[in-house]
Amino acid sequence: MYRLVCVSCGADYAPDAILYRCSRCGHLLAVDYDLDTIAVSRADWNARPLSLWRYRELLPVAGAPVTLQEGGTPLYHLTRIGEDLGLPRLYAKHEGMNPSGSFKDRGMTVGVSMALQLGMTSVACASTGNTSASLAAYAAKAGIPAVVLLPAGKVALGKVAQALMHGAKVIAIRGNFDRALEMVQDLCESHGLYLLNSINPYRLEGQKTIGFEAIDQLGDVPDRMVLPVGNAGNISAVHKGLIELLRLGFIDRLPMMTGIQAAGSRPVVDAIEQGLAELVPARDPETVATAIRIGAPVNAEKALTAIRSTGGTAAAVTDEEILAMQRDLARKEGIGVEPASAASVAGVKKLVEAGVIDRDESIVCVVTGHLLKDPETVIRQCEPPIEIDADVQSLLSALSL
Ligand code: AN7
Repeated sequence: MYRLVCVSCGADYAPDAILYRCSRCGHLLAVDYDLDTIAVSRADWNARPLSLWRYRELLPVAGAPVTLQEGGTPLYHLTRIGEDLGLPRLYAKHEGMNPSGSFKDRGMTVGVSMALQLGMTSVACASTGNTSASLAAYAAKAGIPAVVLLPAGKVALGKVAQALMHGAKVIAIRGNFDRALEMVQDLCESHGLYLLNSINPYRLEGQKTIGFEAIDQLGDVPDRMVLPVGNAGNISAVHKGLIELLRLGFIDRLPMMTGIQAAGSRPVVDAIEQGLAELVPARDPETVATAIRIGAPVNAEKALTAIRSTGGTAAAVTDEEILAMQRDLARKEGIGVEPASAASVAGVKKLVEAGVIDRDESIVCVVTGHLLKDPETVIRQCEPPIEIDADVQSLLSALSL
């Protein structure tokens, strides 16, 4: 049993309403469960395989979902980076290990399932890349058409490849993500496509399970959860889910929710640092981490609450810091992530060095997307392969042996 509730004025709507904002005040909506009717225990959950669908009582999907077997991603102990930083309890939840290579699959299995449940026959999104790749894959699985709007020239190669290969109608606009999002909202309203950006409250329901899994894997509530922030949906989703666990009595405290942005695209960090009630959009966001090149995060309202109410914080990291941590994760831990994902761990480094993070904290960083999403940024940082003649002598001299 659930309803859609406005996070600002509290107006509520039936779950079958096709709504992305409160029709009374225009603020964001959230799925609100009648937790008294949820008859499940942690033991019930623990008896099921680790997967997003372990938590189905706290998801809005009624029938068989459109699934590609998402969730159940690894939680890695970052031993070497942890040692460098003096953080013995530093972990990374590798969301790049989802079917399409990013956490967006958690949102899309629920979002596309809800599209069918609500009788919608086509889906759409704007995207910095991963959302489009994921939506394309889940729409393919569901057998319905998808339209995706991308900022032309600003989406990593692997993501465009996925969206195209899975058969979405891919439109590149000569403008940035924020403009693409405005355009797709107009399109969905005027032509009845189902909007699956993170303004869609059902999509965030899937994403909240990152926090559930992290707690189950760690066996405890981490002191801090650190997420890269673009449109600010994921940090909001994880926070919302954890509040539900708290209300159900499954956990007894919340982690400090901590958001990391790129220095060239940091409206949430500015709002936190300056104590602003409302966010001031960044006009021309720019960063090597194109996934989070977003100036007007649509979920800012929820994210600011998540950060402030848990005693968390926000920080910005430079492109150099992001890329250095991408290399460290790859070379010291064997974990391949795209630049936006490395931002979360780079942010931890910055915050521990600034004395904001205590060294005895247990910290789960969400690393959101796979290294192969953005091969061009990887290749640019690495020496090219050493090409040699096909003989052993050349091989030995190339290896200085
Ligand atoms: C790897 O695909 O916004 O703060 O359109 O791909 O929930 O937006 C991607 C976002 C972090 C930020 N890491 O998450 C899109 C898109 C990766 C991402 C984020 C994104 P939100």
